Amino acid sequence: RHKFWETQPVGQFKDLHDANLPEGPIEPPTPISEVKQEPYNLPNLYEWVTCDMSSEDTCAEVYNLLSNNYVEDDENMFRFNYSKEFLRWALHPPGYYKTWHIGVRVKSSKKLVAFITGIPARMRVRSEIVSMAEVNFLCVHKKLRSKRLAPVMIKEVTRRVHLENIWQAAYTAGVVLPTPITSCQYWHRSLNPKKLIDVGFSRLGPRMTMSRTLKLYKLPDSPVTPGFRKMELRDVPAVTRLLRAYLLQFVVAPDLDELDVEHWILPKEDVVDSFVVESPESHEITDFCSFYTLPSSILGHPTHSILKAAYSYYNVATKTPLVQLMNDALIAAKQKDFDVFNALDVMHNETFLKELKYGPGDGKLHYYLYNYRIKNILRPWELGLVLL
Ligand code: NHW
Ligand code: EN5
Repeated sequence: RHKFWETQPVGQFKDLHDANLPEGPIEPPTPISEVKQEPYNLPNLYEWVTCDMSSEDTCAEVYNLLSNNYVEDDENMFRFNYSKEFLRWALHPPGYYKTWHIGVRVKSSKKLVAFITGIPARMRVRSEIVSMAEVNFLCVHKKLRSKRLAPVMIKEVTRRVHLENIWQAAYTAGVVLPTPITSCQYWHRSLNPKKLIDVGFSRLGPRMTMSRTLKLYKLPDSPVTPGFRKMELRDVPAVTRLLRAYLLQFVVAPDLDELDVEHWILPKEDVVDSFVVESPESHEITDFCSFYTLPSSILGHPTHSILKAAYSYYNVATKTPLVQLMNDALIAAKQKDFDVFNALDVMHNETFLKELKYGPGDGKLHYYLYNYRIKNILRPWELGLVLL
């Protein structure tokens, strides 16, 4: 069934019922000197390249590969369209390795035809802090599919991660592989219902007219929580404290320091938005919310070509009710002209999704760890991790 994944140190379906298997690394690390020193073999027409994402040209090539060949929904109506700025941000966190940004080119023409990336991250699994790679942006050109290129790319990124003495990884996928640590549901909150219906992203509900639908999803013009404002550099220490304390309650969550928060949470135009609530009395930061910008191309529509989507990221409420905070996030996203606000049922998101009129999507997102066994599959709300 899974000729490649059966050979890898990941939880296997046949072991799911086995309560005796211990939690933790599946294989021990080997001395770095024993890690294969040369890249894996590619079919003869192709060559490995390290992609320098700070080069405008390389970044544009990666952008073009992904915008034409990356993830689509099950009916091929929409395709993720990560921006160049987003890709640069996603791949340049503190301590990143350029050698983990891996491309495959056609030798003769130098055309970029495949891509995979890793970035370093500290992850907490129960009480253990584990150094990991987060693997993302695996993409093979549509014309080169089903030739078993993906397993070679995964082995090559694994090799380059091993060379940095890192032996575990975290990744997500819309497909079921051996074996998810948890499986999450996408939820969607319409901000621009007319356009969403026009492009086939959503439908008019039964016994609903367009005018009733517009009224249903209407939002105030500006956030309602006193002290709600855009996050600034000076908020990094307070946001880090709030986030670290919040993430402790989840079974799997990233271990973020101030440098990570400055990179991952501080607002970056058209990439990530974040807001804090500063108490008007004490000037304390009591809450924050964030979302990232990931548009999708609308495939084959006569008038609309881009769906502007916000994705819920990390949110922490200690004083403001979470429902009110996340309603302000919707209002802020609407002000910025997003068409839809998406969220997974991770962390405490279940507590606001229905109340704020999100509906379940047709997509699932499965979370995986490489070379780390978890004893029982987690429930989505036990997970404190959002990957881009
Ligand atoms: S998930 C998004 C993945 N990308 C896309 O869906 C884009 C559109 N699709 C494609 O480009 C986020 C191709 O269909 C891809 C597969 C490239 C997906 N993850 O080459 P073959 C991520 O980027 C297995 C893992 O013939 P293809 C996360 C499949 O099960 N494995 O297929 C990435 C089969 O193996 P099996 C996947 O369609 C995490 C084999 O690939 C997969 O031409 C990567 C078939 O290969 C997926 N999304 O290309 C793992 N999709 O055993 C990182 C298919 O079943 C692991 N497959 O026979 C950690 C590494 C680091 C460790 C460090 C210690
Ligand atoms: C790695 N970082 O399927 C990610 N999206 O529901 C890789 N559906 O947008 C893995 N099919 O339900 C990504 N509208 C896996 C996800 C791949 C993309 C995907 C789904 C998530 C999606 C939309 C459009 C469906 C179009 C036809 C959807 C319904 C919205 C409706 C709004 C009103 C209230 C009810 C729901």
